[in-house]
Amino acid sequence: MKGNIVIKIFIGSGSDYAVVRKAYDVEKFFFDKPTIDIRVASAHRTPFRVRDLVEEAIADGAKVFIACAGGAAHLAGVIAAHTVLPVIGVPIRTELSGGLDSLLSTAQMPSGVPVATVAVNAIENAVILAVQILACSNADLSHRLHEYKAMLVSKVVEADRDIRRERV
Ligand code: RP5
Repeated sequence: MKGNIVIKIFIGSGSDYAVVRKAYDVEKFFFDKPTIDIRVASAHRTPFRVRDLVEEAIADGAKVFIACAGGAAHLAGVIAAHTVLPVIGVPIRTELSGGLDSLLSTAQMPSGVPVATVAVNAIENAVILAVQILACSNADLSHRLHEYKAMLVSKVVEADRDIRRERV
């Protein structure tokens, strides 16, 4: 896939896909064409594949990376080591600690090599943050973000109305 793919997502294992596939739902809200591509590449099992796919993605026009991994979650950090594009990290929940291990190993980057880390399993927020980055230079996306926020407001107002209705 080339051309429209500006958000490149990497997952450390096929086992992460069940969580990360929700990225496509967010994609539909903001984009009319496929804009997100998900690839499997492990920082530990396939380090050279990670580097090669990052270079390929940049050459194909990617603007933001999202990296999702669990446990010793070094994928986002390794990607950040290979690019000056923004990298968003999604720590994947683990049995050991609910994902605290993933959260710390994604977020605790050395000075000079940041990874913008979202909450455990928060792929939706990662995509929204990527859209916010892209919207800095895209008025249409900025407009859609305002629509998205308005939808969040409607949902809260609706929920408030529903629970108050139930009381009477
Ligand atoms: C990480 O280890 C992956 O991102 C995944 O979250 C976790 C477990 O991977 P598998 O053992 O299921 O392949 O590298």
